[in-house]
Amino acid sequence: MSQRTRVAALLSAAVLAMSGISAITAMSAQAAAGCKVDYQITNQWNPGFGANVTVTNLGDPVSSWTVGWTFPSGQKVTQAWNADVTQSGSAVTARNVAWNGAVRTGGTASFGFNGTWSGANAVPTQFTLNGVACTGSTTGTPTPTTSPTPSPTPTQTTTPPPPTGSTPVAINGQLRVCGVNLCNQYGKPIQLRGVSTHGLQWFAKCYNTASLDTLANDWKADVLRIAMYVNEDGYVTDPAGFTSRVNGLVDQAEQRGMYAIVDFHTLTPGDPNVNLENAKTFFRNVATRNAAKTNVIYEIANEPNGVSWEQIRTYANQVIPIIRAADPDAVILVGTRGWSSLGVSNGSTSAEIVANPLSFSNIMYTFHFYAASHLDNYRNEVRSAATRLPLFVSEWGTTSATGGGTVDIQSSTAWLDLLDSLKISHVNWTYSDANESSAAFRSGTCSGSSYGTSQLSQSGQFVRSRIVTADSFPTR
Ligand code: IDC
Repeated sequence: MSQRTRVAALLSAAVLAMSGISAITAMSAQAAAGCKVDYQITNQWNPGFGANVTVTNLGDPVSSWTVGWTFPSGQKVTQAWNADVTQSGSAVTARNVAWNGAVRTGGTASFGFNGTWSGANAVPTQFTLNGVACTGSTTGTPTPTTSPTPSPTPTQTTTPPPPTGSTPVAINGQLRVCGVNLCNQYGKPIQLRGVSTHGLQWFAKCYNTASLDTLANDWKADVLRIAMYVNEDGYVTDPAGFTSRVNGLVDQAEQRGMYAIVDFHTLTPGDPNVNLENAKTFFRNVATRNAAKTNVIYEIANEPNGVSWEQIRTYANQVIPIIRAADPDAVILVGTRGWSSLGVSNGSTSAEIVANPLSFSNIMYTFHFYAASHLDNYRNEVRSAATRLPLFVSEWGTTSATGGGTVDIQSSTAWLDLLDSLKISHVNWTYSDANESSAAFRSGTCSGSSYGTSQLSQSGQFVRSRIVTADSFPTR
């Protein structure tokens, strides 16, 4: 069953449970007469691994689930998705998240995690579902004993059919986070390369049929980030109008087979909690309207600054459930401390996130850089954080952090080489004709009708050259 179908099945079970008293009484968190487990190692590195667990409910329907197991000594969960996982000694407990608790008889609960290991190579034993031992068969692959380079293997029991189109969305379908990677509908790690709009309040005229056709067909971009400023004369001045502009661009991206990042572009003030209610309203509307699409990625806060990771968590813990309730399977991007620098620009590091990650599945943490301002110490932070956290570069510029100044080709090249080698997606600021060196087009371009290469700025030429090359989107 594909992730999408599985979610649909779980959701319909939940709807059934809500639709009648007899269904409600049939559902209980306690009843579970048995289960069987499929445990697959999907990814290996030194000294870690990724695993997917699928538990089939052989008992009565349940409305929530807790899966327990015992690890061989030396194994430890570091991060999980589609379940909240805790560990005490060798005893591990995985609980459903808000949207995947209901499992019918014969239905499955699936989740995944990353772990570390030291020597022990056995499949975990003594699985339980809601406290009842899984006496059905346990299948799976053992934890690695060697230290190979990451080499993901298929994890889905039913593979989606081969793609029928050739656009990024036609090939990759609904994306999901797997381990530290962004994976496509075939469970394969992929990298998206694309661009960001400038502020919609200032540069709306740059996003039209000609410019978006150029982006999809000539640049061969995979993703368009829709930067909807919250303040700075943005959303707060006209919530309905900006929501509708964002939706329009989601459709434009979809029609061209590109992913769309819905960016709630907080900048000033730096504390996203100031706009919590606006964020909830905006995302409730956008996620509800676009729930059936496979091309939408949500970015809940552009660049928190002057706030602690704990304050960002507080915000994320309130906004993510709103999106999940409307669009359960979409990938969500979370801004990090210090203008999405993983904390570095506010004197911290990614260690605070690793130590205290969000407990949601299917999320990635954002990292932003400006090549002339952010050099080796930032690259080193990304290199080390990338082994632990799913990262997405949802904004980067070739220039200084002001968006202007010298275009630093050398540092930009070092950055993109690093991101390409790590399969980290990247999105350039900006696909616009703003009168600043980070803009891809010469000033005045958007007043005309041609977005051809002769209109490109120095930055635009470089960025296009790094996006236009063939994608690697594995389907088998
Ligand atoms: C900049 C624009 C500039 C605009 C300014 C508004 O390039 O034209 O006047 O915002 O405050 C970011 C932000 C992004 C910034 C960009 C460049 O996400 O909004 O855009 N930048 O300064 N973070 C780091 C750099």
